[in-house]
This record gives sequence, structure tokens and C-alpha cells, in this order.
Amino acid sequence: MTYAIGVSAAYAPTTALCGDLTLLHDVGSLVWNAGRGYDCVFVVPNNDGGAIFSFLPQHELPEFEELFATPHGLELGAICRGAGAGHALVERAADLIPAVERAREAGGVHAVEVPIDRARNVELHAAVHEAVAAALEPPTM
Ligand SMILES: Cc1ncc(C[n+]2csc(CCOP(=O)(O)OP(=O)(O)O)c2C)c(N)n1
Ligand SMILES: [Mg+2]
Repeated sequence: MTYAIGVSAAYAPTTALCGDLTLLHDVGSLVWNAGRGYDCVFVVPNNDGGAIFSFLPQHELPEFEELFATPHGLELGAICRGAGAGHALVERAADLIPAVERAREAGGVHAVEVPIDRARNVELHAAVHEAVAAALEPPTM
């Protein structure tokens, strides 16, 4: 968040993608900078934890959820309101771009939160991997 708000401060209104854990990890930046005249919109895919860690070998460990995925169950809207940032919850794909546009037009720091499913994300990645691997397989003689 710090980097994106820095870009918006130094350069121009900015739109950035920011995971839910990344937002929480850097929440001090939100608290400190929201409402200080920066124009920065964060699109926040919220999968209640770190999906990227599901691609590590540790994914198979019994303690994976507690130690790596770290689901937080927090309400990001409440955190944004507490920080003085805007917040919108988007639950349909067609609503995403209008919500981002509204936030950009309003100015200031905003989060546009999009709830997504962590397990489904892993399944979709596996399906894409398989499709690419199949497409790249040399033809059999
Ligand atoms: C600037 C910065 N801060 C912190 C990290 C450490 N980090 C790596 S992955 C991650 C969280 C990933 O979870 P999330 O943001 O929810 O994204 P997801 O994988 O669910 O899409 C964090 C905090 C980092 N890589 N870079
Ligand atoms: Mg996440």
C-alpha cells in the first residue's frame, strides 16, 4: 500500500491491486495516509488469507491454515472506515469497473473489496496449468 500511495503522491491518481493480507500487513500505511489528499484506489481480492502460499509444498502440512494461510476473518470495511478510507464491496464481476470508477472520481484513498474463494483459486490455477501443459505436449507420432 505504501508504494502505491507513494506513486499517487509523486505522480498521479493510482489504482493498485492489493491482497487482503497485504492490506492488513501494511495497514499502518492506510491509517496514516487515508484522508491526507492522496488519490489511490486499491482493488482488494479478499480470500481471507494468503492464497499465494497454497502453491508452496507446505500446503500439504496439517498446520498449513494456521501458520501459512492465516485466515483473519476481519471486516475490511470496518478497518477502512476506521482509517478514514472509502470502501465498497463488489460481489458481481459487472460491478467492479463502475465501483473503481466511482472511487477514482470521488478522490482520496479507497478499497474496492472483491470476495473470492481461496480453494477455488488453487483449482483454477491447476486447470490452467494442465491446459497449458497439454497444449505444449509434443504431438505423438
Ligand atoms: C511489500 C511486501 N510486504 C510484505 C510481503 C510479504 N508477503 C508475501 S505474500 C503476502 C500476503 C499474500 O496474501 P494476500 O495479500 O492476501 O494475497 P493472495 O495471495 O491471497 O492473493 C505478504 C504479506 C511482500 N512480499 N512484499
Ligand atoms: Mg488473500
